[in-house]
Amino acid sequence: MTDQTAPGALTDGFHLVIEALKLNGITTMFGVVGIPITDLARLSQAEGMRFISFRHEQPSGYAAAIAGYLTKQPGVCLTTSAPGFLNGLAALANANTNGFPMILISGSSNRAIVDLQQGDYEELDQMNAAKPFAKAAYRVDRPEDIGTGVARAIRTALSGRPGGVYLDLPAAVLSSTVDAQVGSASLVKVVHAAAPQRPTIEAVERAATLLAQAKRPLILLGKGAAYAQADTPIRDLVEKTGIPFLPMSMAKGLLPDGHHSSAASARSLALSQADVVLLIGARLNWMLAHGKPPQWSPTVQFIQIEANPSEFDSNRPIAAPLPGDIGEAVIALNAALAEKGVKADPAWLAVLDAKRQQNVAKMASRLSKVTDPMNFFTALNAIKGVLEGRDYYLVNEGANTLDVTRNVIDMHLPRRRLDPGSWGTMGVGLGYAIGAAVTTGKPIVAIEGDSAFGFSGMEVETICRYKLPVVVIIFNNGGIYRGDDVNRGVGTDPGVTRLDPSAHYEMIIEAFGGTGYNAKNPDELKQVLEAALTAGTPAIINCVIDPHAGTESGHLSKLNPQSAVTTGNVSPNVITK
Ligand code: TZD
Ligand code: MG
Repeated sequence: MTDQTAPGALTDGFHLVIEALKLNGITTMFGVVGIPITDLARLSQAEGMRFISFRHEQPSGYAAAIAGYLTKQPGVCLTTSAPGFLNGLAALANANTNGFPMILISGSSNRAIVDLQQGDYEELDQMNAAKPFAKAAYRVDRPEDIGTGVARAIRTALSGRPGGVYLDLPAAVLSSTVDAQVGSASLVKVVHAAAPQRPTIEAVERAATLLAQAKRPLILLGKGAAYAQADTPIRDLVEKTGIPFLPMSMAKGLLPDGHHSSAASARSLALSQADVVLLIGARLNWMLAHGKPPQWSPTVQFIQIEANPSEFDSNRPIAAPLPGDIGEAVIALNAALAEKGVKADPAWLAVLDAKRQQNVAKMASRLSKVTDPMNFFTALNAIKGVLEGRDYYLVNEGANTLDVTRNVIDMHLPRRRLDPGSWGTMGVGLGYAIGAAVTTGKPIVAIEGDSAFGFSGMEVETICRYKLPVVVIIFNNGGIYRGDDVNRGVGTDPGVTRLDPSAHYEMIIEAFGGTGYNAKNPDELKQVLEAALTAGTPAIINCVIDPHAGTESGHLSKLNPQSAVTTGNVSPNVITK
């Protein structure tokens, strides 16, 4: 590295980017190299950072995003110009939608040629292409602005509602030289990037008064609550008031799933009967039926703790908005509730408990039935037994594979369940597994639908190359949702949701030195999962599931418009097969 203290010494854009990132505590990047950022990746490694080199930019972006979610530091993805950038952009948009702090840094081509569309190598106006998908998009046009560009990206990614930020670095900026002392003086260390914002006393009082009057109060925890790492105040809120809580999928484990105040097993009843609902880091989007009847009571009133004030009233009116930091808001609310002596009414708890007991019994009976071939419940019951009590992160995607795993595998610790989130994005799994393994050093178990796995299956090589403790369990039901679709036309093409049920996914990892296992029944599954976790090395378990198990679109069937042709609900002159 340049001796920056020597008079007249020069530095360049490459060095300034790395120094700016390191100055702000960023120690890892995920990405794929190429013109003009190959040397940026090399230099990051030379300067003590980790560069996790992927096979495709999209999963590398997912890895960065989940690193951001887990650490509250922006996860950084580095891509090459145009096609590499566009591959990364899908992950940036996904991070932004989910509220994960992420920075996509991409090299770009010659501005003068790009702007006149004269056909440069990998020509694209990347900053403007990124804008609609990002919280903000910046471009650095002079090397002496690199420090400011990186600082703006970090602060924007982390402050308020976290999100995805794009930072464009043209090749010319990376390679231009500046006086080392000038360069060094231009770097910015971001002070208190996510400075907590406190709600006002009036806002807290309004919320506490509403909760104090509630007959059937409910707390809804979203992944924003998990991200906030306000675990103790949130636990205090639930335990001191006795108000039942419902976790959204990535908030599972914020309080243990078996907690006596969890209403998860009486979800529909809790939503439809609650009269005052406290939303913590959860939005009233499609996942919560937009807060509207018939799933919700027409007269329910909402309190919402949310970092982004423009979220309020987006679906239902918010009677008591609490804008600001979740930790700060919950602490203030706890004090106000304690003063009012707020306690949940035992009659309401009894109603929920009766339903919960019914549903728990139903689930136990489903799990106790061993099917051959295995259905989702039989396989997950075997997995559940092996995972119980282990210290691991769960990555989970698919349709039925997602829905059933979420309901069967209990989480006991915060931020341990990583899944497709607000967009239901397939293909996040392997990127999330790699990002979580690199960030936490803990074992990762990825329970993947066979379709979901395929979106980024080549990252198995990345997992093996970096020797990450990732065990991928592939629920091979031979299809998207199911493996028994038919071709409704002529010819021998397979039905559109079909995949190969005889595929031996475990053989993929063997090509890269990992261990492959096949499991056709619960005993085999238990045995091989135990062996894979004990080894602590990369493994794939091809878990053979009944192709007839599963429903179209999983539990989202009602969102799936179906043609009269596939449902058979047609007039006689329409040909069906
Ligand atoms: N592409 C992307 C990026 N995201 C999506 N959600 C989809 C396509 C559509 N889709 C789903 O919503 S789930 C799914 C797709 C293709 C895969 C379901 O099949 P699977 O799981 O094998 O992963 P199950 O267990 O067979 O249901
Ligand atoms: Mg499948």
